[in-house]
Amino acid sequence: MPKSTSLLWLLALCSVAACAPEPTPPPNILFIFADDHASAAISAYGSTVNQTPNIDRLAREGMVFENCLVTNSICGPSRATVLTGKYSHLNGFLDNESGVQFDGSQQTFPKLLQGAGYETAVIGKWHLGSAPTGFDHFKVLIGQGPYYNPPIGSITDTTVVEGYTTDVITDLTLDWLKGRKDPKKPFMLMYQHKAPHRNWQPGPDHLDSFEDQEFELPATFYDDYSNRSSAAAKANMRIDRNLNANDLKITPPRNLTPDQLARWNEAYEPRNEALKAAGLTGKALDQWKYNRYMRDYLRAVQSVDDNVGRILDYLDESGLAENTIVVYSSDQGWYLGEHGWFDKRWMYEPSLKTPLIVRWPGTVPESVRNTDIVSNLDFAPTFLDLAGVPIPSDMQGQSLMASLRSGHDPNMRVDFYYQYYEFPGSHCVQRHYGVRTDRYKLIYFYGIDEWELFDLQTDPNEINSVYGKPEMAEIQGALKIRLTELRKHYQVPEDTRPMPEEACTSDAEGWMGFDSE
Ligand code: SGN
Ligand code: CA
Repeated sequence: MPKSTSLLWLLALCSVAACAPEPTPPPNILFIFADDHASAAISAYGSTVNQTPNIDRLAREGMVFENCLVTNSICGPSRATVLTGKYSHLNGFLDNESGVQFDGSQQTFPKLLQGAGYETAVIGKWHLGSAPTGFDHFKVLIGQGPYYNPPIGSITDTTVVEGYTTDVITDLTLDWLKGRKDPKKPFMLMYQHKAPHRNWQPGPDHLDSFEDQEFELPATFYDDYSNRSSAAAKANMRIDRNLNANDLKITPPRNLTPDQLARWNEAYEPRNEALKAAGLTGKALDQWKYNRYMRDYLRAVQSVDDNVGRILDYLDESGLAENTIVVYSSDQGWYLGEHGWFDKRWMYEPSLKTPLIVRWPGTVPESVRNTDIVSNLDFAPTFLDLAGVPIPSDMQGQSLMASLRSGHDPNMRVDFYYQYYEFPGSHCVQRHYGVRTDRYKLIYFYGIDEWELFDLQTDPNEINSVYGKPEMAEIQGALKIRLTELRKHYQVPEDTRPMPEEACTSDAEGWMGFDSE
């Protein structure tokens, strides 16, 4: 057809309005959430212990946040903050252990997106007690959920699904993506893993991974916790003392099918026989425990990475990748033996920081490292903002849109408020709150009235508190004022709940289930 004719044909076919460029549809949101995934176990964050090629792909094609800090470094509270954009004292979910359930009648970002026309779903770990609200579809683990053959709760029932939980959650996620009710609607999907949470059970594909790799004890493994408050020395989360026979895979998981158990025993029985025969003690035994811990933890991580790859491949094949913002994060950070620890909870860097990687083709530039002080408090306002939904004024986070577009937002916060509440409780970590700037961190353990101050530039491992040193007086004073201001700004009440002095539960000593001498 000659050009002029084709133009006339086009004009004849459509009115001016119908030919106006289509408005860009709101982006889909895929929120990938791991549980207890340390940045130090992601190669895009410079891991020296493993490779995560699929998560790295998101980093290469998007932005890596190096300072994403959580409001309260523990599972349920982090999830409640993500959903509400509010600190724990306002969303009502202070800790995992006091039996409080998340109040699902409150405002959450999934509800607001649902109201704005998004199809919403959550699949995988939920761990907030009450049933999910604000979702068109949910399939969630019950409580923490097991690593194999998990019972999965939906609106109608609970069904046991055979398989390795990380794979099962991904299968259910792919099923949902492929069978969406109304593919014309944008979607917001929370795809949330249990892994690599304690007790780090590997999946069938990775039972032998890392077996030949040796892991050196971190520099602070034998931390004696001097030069700090009395809190760190009292915690029960040491790799050399507090891991039990299940953690160390001396005993197999209890709920495996005969086939799964056979494969498990094939991997672990010879290793455990060799351990018994070796009769290790002292540092050699500590090294053995550390290596078993690291290998199992990283095996659980590798399955997460493999499954992220399955999801990213599907986004590519289906054409969804282009208009889907993909976020990778974890409910908090984690210790890979720093200070001798596993677990989280502390305001110290490895548990305060959580991974955050965002890919959004055409909006977020590729391969950018972002050092803004951002937080899981910001996720809800960001998701609303990118969907064009107004951010309610009672949300306490900031939209990351400006930071995402350019790699730095000049209006981003310059200091951050943190508070942890779960004492007494697992691992015996005192309640504390504090403020962190790009260089300093002031922590107040308010149950024991003790302070810590760290200069992250000269003491990145946080082993020498300089609280009370005359040369720090000015900085310390300014940080205290700032802490008071932040508590006021975020409307933080005094924590008046009872706090028995020595009531914390002690985690396992005498770990082996057999005599190692
Ligand atoms: C369980 C774990 C603890 C862990 C908490 C909280 N013990 O109680 O080690 O700190 O969960 O984790 S276990 O022996 O049951 O694994 S959280 O991710 O849910 O906050
Ligand atoms: Ca967690």
